[in-house]
Amino acid sequence: MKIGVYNSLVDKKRNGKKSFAILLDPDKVDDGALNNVIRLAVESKADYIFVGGSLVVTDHLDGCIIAIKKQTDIPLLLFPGSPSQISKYADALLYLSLISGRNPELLIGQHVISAPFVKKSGLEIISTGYMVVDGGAPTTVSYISNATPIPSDKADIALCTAMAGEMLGMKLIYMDAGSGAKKAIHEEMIYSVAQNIDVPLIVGGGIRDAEKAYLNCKAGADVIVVGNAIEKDPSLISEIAAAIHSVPVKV
Ligand code: 1GP
Repeated sequence: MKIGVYNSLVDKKRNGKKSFAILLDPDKVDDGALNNVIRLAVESKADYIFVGGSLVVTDHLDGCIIAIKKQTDIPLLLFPGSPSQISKYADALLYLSLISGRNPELLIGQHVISAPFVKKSGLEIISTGYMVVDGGAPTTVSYISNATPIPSDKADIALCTAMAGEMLGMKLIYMDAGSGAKKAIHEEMIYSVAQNIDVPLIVGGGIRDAEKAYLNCKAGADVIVVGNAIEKDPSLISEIAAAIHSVPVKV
């Protein structure tokens, strides 16, 4: 099994370096927009590209990934909303289990059905404890997952969920307020989780500016994911990347 992308995440965490992941939804980017985002991602030294979404309704996934890979070798991770969103052209797969919910299909059911197909893909598989946190209004992920998000002011639930995920063997924890969330996850919750786990912590959902990205990193996020805000204004890429990369390295 390949381990290159995961090793890079662990190395960066060990060295206190924060990372920026740009989320691209294959349904929402045309070729022109994609080329522009990738150019800006390369210029601003974005660390990762995530591709996927809770509801991908077109069949652009392979084409979108091939187009990205032609332009950059920034590691590309699949962030799938369903087992159908698998592409062998990616570098790795965030193999998500929705540990904040109690929907057995998203905890293990869909994984069982798709396991042979996922294994055959040859992708680096990164088991990821996926935690949806209330972002102030229903998001696509909260609706589609048919699972109650963690209340935004219940840091103790979030930290116990993340600890359980890590002890069950998840190699990453991803806290997500959902794409386009009204409210991003509060730093207090990020801090509580980060203090209690050793695996890298990804945070996303509703992050719209460089300041929020910086504060989330200071609170303990290792990777910040931004999708919606960049779709609306790709010029944010360079500011957000600069803010994340300016977080002082802890010694
Ligand atoms: C959503 O964490 C991602 O799953 C990113 O959210 O699109 O709101 O940036 P945004």
